[in-house]
Amino acid sequence: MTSRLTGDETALWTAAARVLDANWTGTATAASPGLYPHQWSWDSAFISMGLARHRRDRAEAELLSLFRGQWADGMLPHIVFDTSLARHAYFPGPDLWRSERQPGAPRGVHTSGITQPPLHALTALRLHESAADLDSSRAFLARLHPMLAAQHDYLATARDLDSSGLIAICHPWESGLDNSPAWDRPLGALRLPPSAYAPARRAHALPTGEDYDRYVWLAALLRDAGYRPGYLRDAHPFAVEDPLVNATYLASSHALAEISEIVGADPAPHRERARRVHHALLDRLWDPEHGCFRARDLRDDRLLPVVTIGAFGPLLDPDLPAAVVRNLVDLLLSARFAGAAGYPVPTCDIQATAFDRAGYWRGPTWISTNWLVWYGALTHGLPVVADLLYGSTMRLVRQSGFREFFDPFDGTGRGSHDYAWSAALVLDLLGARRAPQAA
Ligand code: 2M8
Repeated sequence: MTSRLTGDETALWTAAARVLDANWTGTATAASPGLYPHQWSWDSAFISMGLARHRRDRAEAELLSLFRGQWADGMLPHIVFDTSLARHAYFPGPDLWRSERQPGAPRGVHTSGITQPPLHALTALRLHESAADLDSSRAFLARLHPMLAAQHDYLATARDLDSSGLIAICHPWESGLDNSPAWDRPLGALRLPPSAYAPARRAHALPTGEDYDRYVWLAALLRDAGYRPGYLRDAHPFAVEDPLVNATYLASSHALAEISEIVGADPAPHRERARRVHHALLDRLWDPEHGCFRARDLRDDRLLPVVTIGAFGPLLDPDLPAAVVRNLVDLLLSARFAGAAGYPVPTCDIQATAFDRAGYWRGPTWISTNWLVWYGALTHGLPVVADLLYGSTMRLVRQSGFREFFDPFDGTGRGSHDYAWSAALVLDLLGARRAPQAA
């Protein structure tokens, strides 16, 4: 920390660092000590960025610890379970996924069998850009590079279900935006056998027990099919191309190309993947009539109707045409998103009937999605939009602390306390302000 932070920012910095210290388990960071006591994949990517501003050694350890869970085919699981905790510390635990019965899963560690937005190469490059010791940072990148390359190879081969270049999610949890209204239509089309799959769920927020039945049923289908790519492509009932997931894949592919150059590997395959995602985002997920991106359901080949925060994901694409960027900024600042929220950015179109100001990923503001839009705004040289996101995020944590999510109208904190990515991303934002070249 330096004197360039104001007194108030210094206090925020100290409080955020305290949350990360408290959630550190010795090898990784619990997403939230009470509610999510294990290591989550995209949480870890965000957390590592914050740790890089506070404890560089832990930032690297965090990523390496996550990749302990990587499967032989390159799949990076969305949860690496902390085996020192009771099996029922979180539902669904290792018993649902049964990774130990999968020949490709690592031994001695329990994981889930699905993945999450692939932000990790972007994180690794960000760590490098803010590193003080470049030799040591290059050595870290050289160690991580094969794991990142395997993760991206898995996505390109097992998840490009229609050979368009876009990757598909096969479970709402893979989006990170679990109960987003975007998934209501494909989830509603599922024909579940009549039985309850999930126990009653935590009281503080949606999803409800019925949503959980669908989530658990989809996970059981994947498990029973051995998580096979052929099953995902041909038979699994939930397969969606999401703009936010694909935008993180695109941004990470560019980052992986840069990392490849740094470590003396071939950047070309990653550049080529980023190029294909760029074109396919515009060809398949851009809705010219409404001037926004939407997710596409691969099971009926239609765009999904609800516009969510995912619409802004493609701002992470540095080559997005200027006219498309303008459309997205107009939508972002309109009364459907930031324009009508005191504490933007809501995660769902405020004017959609499915919008719910307290409903988890159905409307509340989250620090992670704010960070992604902030980063996208910087990517396109939009400092006023970036400042709006920065200011809104600081206002939220000043008023309500490092909560899991927030009411977009009055900033009330909701969900768990001491939520690790909320603290980590505030550290990253403050760190970037302090050293703008590392933004
Ligand atoms: C939430 O997801 C988990 C399932 O993966 C859950 O609802 O129990 C989401 O907010 C997700 O984005 C996040 O990674 C995870 C842990 O923070 O919690």
